[in-house]
Amino acid sequence: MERTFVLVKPDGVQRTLVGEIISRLERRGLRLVAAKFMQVGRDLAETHYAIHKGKPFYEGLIAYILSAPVMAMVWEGPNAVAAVRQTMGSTRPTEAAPGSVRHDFGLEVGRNLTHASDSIENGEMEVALWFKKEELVDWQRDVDRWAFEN
Ligand code: IDP
Ligand code: MG
Repeated sequence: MERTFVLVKPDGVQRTLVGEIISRLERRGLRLVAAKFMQVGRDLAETHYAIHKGKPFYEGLIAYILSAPVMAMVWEGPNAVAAVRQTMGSTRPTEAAPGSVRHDFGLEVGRNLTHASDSIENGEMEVALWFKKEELVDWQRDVDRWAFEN
């Protein structure tokens, strides 16, 4: 089953949108695999955003991620990576589709509320970076056969 890593960033937590965002992913049909409310440390933030090191917004991005607790999660389901990216919306809230989290709750790219893995491969890497194997819960829901074709 395809898995993806999702973060409710500090602005989402401070704005009390954790429940709203979880609710949207649940209603989409995705299945929760793991969740951890935590204060991120600098090493984890720098590893997670290593691809952006050197970009003009990098230092601000690290400060943003360290600025308050986050809700780190793993979600799974068919097409989980694409489905979650779509539910979150484009990186810039003013370009995000109406109905997406970033459109509905955001204004600026530097306060865009969430992170979601952008490929299956990065999803696997990010899940392994943020969670231990034993924190990932393997389970079934009665509703799975109504949300998943196979
Ligand atoms: P993504 O989160 O939609 O995958 P990325 O391009 O991977 O977007 O950028 C990672 C994060 O860095 C964004 O979600 C946003 O928080 C921040 N970011 C990206 N571009 C800018 C920018 O131009 N100014 C400020 N922050 C930015
Ligand atoms: Mg990205």
